[in-house]
Amino acid sequence: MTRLVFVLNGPNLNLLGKRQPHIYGHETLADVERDCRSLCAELNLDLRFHQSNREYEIIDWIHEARETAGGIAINPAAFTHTSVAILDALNTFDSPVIEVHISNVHKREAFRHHSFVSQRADAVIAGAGTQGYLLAIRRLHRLIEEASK
Ligand code: DHK
Repeated sequence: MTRLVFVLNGPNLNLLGKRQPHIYGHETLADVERDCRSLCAELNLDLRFHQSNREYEIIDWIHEARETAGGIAINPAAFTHTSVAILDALNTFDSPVIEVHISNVHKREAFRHHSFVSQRADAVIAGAGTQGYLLAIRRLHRLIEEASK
């Protein structure tokens, strides 16, 4: 199985570090990408790391992952709670999907408690801060190793 993983980020996550730091912390998305890159290097995984405020771009990256990737970690941000289109795209992807939320969405407003993406995700990590991305990569690594045995 391919050792390429995609880490995909939805709307407003470009403002990580500046946006509501009491909820999302002080690390920027560039900090998160740097940490993901260094963990992937350690685990001998290749990484594509993307963020968009546009739903269709996230869908296009999932389609690209169908052809190339062994797993996807995705923080769909607000699209988590609204996007049947992202769920449908993930349902076309056959390898593992890990859903990541920086905050514990279940401690927050009721509208954040429902996730379309959870209908497809193999695991969900919420409330671990930006460390959630690293936990997701470690899980994808484990699943990729198991699948290649
Ligand atoms: C990020 C967002 O932007 C919100 O819309 C989600 C998620 C939660 C997060 O915790 O990473 O509700």
